[in-house]
Amino acid sequence: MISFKNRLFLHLGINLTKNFCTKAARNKVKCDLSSKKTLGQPTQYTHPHLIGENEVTPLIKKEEYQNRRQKLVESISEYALKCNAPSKSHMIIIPSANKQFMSDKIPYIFRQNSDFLYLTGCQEPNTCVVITTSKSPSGHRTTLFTRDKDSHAELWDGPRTHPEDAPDFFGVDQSLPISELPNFINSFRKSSSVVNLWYDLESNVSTETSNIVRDYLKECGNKHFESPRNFIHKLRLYKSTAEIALMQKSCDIASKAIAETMEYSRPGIGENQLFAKVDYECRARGAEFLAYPPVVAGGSRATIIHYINNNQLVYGNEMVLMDAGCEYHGYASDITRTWPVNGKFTNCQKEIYQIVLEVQKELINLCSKLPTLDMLFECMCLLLGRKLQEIGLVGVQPSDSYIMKAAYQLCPHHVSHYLGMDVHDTSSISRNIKIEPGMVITIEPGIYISEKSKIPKDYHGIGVRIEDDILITVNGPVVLSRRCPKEIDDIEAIASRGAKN
Ligand SMILES: [Mn+2]
Repeated sequence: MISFKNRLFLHLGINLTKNFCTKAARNKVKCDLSSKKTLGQPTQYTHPHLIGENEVTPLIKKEEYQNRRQKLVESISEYALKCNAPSKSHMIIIPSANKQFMSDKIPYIFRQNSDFLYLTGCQEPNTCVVITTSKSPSGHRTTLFTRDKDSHAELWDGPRTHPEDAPDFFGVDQSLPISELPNFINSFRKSSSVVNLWYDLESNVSTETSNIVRDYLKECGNKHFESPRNFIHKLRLYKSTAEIALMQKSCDIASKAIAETMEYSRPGIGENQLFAKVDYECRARGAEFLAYPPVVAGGSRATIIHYINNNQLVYGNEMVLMDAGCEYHGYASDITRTWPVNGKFTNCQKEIYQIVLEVQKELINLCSKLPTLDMLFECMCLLLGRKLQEIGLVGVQPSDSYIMKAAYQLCPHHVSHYLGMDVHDTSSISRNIKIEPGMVITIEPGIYISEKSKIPKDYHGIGVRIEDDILITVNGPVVLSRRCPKEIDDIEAIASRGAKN
């Protein structure tokens, strides 16, 4: 059997043992599996190259999912006790994402609701998980609601995981068809005097489930209800060993893809071609898709922070700003690089690039002091401002607040966000808490000088951002996207290769 450590290395592209991918090993994997049925998502039986023993999703085992649910129940119970909640009876309802359609029967690519995926590993749409506890947090029960059997739909769209197969595969206590959800919720209420209901009515993950919850609230007049979102985000904030391996791989893929795109670029190239290149290089390395619509901005379009039209040509001595990342088995990378399309920075470009690079490195080093993300932002403003002052682009006034304000005008976005299953991960977590080991954050300072700026004309249209993904550890920050070149010499060497062809 393939050990967890070896599978971890396999995902990182390191094969430690010679024989663990042999035919014999693969056959053994198959024989050990109790269920050989085809389910609604990859299993060890159908996808032995992706899923290992006891894993529900790549690298993440049944026990890890069970642990996450246990921790969620514990934190919610603890909070309820502190708030003198009327009973120890809790019902936590987390819906999956639903299938979305472009038009008629044409679906968008499905992407699971991250909170639901984090707690179950279930990758199917139109499903739901309900965690109930009536006495102690350890006595909780997880019920996974899966889609009703439908032989016609399964003939068209492929198999679904049926309730009889779900408990064993996902490690949940029971599974019922989704049509049973309203009955289940109501009967739990009847079995227990007061139920604390945990559901996020604000988010629009599933209208169907929200309607069921609204009907339930109307019928029983239950006032004891709150969103579980922040409790789940507090867990998702700290990455496990398996999650870190997945994030490292996601960053490796995007790093290499962006480096390949640098090499591919040359004057006259279309932003759409660079977009296609980075997308291809990510998918070819095993990413499911890009984690967000990438910014591929040539020339002065780099000063438009969320430029995603990506439909212009990049000329002569212009730079390309590319903000792109991928999703690898549910984990996102988020990297930005800026390079001269002809392989040679102009003096002004180099001057600005150098400042952003120095500030970015200083901010990464600062992570070892475990600041808050907001503190990092203030540091960025001060550091950028001082350096811009040195080259005469910011006035000579000495006050810190003046310098920071001037810098903020040239970099009007935050310098960091949490990263994980979502690109802007755990959005309910404040940026005003100290970072801790196990968290992954981005560091992304930039300078954008628009054509309307009062700064000398030579600098107009220059937009530079450098963004890396950083794992916080007890031994200091680890740059997960370290394989993506950012030093001036390296970038010039790589980008000029494409320009010569
Ligand atoms: Mn970012």
